Amino acid sequence: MITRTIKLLLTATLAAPLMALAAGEHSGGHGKGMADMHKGMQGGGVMGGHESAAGKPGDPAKVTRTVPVEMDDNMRFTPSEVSVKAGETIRFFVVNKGKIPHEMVIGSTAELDEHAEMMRKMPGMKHAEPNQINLEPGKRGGIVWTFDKAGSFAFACLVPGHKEAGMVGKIAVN
Ligand SMILES: [Cu+2]
Repeated sequence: MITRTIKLLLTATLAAPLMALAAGEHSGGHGKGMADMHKGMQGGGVMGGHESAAGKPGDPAKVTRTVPVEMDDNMRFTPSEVSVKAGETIRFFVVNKGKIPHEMVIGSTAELDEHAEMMRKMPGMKHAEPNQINLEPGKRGGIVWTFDKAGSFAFACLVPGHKEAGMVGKIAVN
């Protein structure tokens, strides 16, 4: 019973700041950003079965750390390198500072290459997976991801041409 109460409290505490931000930026009502945020936040558990070499969707109630990430039209992620400990559940709090859509997709280098190839073949394809967040200009959203294996992984923007232009980052899991 006590454990359950603590869990509920934690969930509320973690969710509140994100909700406040989401509410603050859409004066025109619930926009796409809110939907994106939900997509990212419900990464864990709900969908399941999204194993990746880089880990798995995280449980928002078990986030150990929040890492803010900015995306911009210079085709860069800031920061472009993130270091985590194996077992950590990270909430990437992503904001698109640009004037065009960008996305952040987490995976192994091989998975990202494969995914990028698919995006080239099917431009404009819309998808929502727990390892990614697609953001319109000015929007923000989250990815909750558990890195359960040590190794070198990556993140990239797979809008055609962006990764090639350098929109990639590294994740070192130790
Ligand atoms: Cu991009």
